Amino acid sequence: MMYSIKMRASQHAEHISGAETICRKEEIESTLQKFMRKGFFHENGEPDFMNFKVEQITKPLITLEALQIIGNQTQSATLASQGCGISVQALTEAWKYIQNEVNYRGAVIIDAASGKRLDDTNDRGIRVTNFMMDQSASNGLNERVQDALAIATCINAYPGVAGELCVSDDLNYTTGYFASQAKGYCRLYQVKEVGSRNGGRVIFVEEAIDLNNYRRFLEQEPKCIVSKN
Ligand code: WAQ
Ligand code: MG
Repeated sequence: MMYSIKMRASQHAEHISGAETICRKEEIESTLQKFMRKGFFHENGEPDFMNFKVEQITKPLITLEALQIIGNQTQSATLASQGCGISVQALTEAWKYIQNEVNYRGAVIIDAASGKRLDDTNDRGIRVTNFMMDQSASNGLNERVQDALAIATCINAYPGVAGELCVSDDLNYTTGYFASQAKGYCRLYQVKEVGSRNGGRVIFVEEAIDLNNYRRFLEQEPKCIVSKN
């Protein structure tokens, strides 16, 4: 039996931190403890509200192959997104969502051509949940990169997704990424100033995508990320 574990923490109703994974029954306690520490001792502030959720997984896990990590020092979002069908206008809009004052809990979905926002979740965003990383894919990666790679793999595994831009909203973490099925997980170094909470995730999709099904896939379908090697 496997269980989905989720945590979110906020202060004055502002999002501070969240975490999610799938684990075995005997790992629930240590996972909850790890998530408690992550949320409670966070550089973005001390939470006055924390929510933990433990749910048994009843459906079989879908296997997804982890995107390849590309660590090119001179990479930019503009370069990494070339050839993915994302317009200059859409990329400009994406940066606005990342740099605005809203601390989203999840990802914003925009049209890869027009840059128009397509999801209806306002200041919340859509959160990828019910995923886990197999040992084969997590090897040698720290927790943050494991987590980001797993989320990017889920987000880009669906037909009609052109790519994703991510910048951490953690005050002092300045590495982000642009990910796409075609080009992999391209790290973006020094993508923001130290001491800024301007971060977020933006998903670029083709107009024809079935948003309701995509959302169900991201939020509900149990997903296991493995490595091809
Ligand atoms: N699903 C969708 N969006 C999410 C999720 C999720 N499970 N978790 C976080 N977000 C959104 C949310 O708006 C956050 O504000 C934003 O992403 C950033 O989350 O060195 O640490 O957890 O290769 O702060 C990427 C680079 C680090 C790692 C990303 O993001 C590396 C990071 P954070
Ligand atoms: Mg964060």
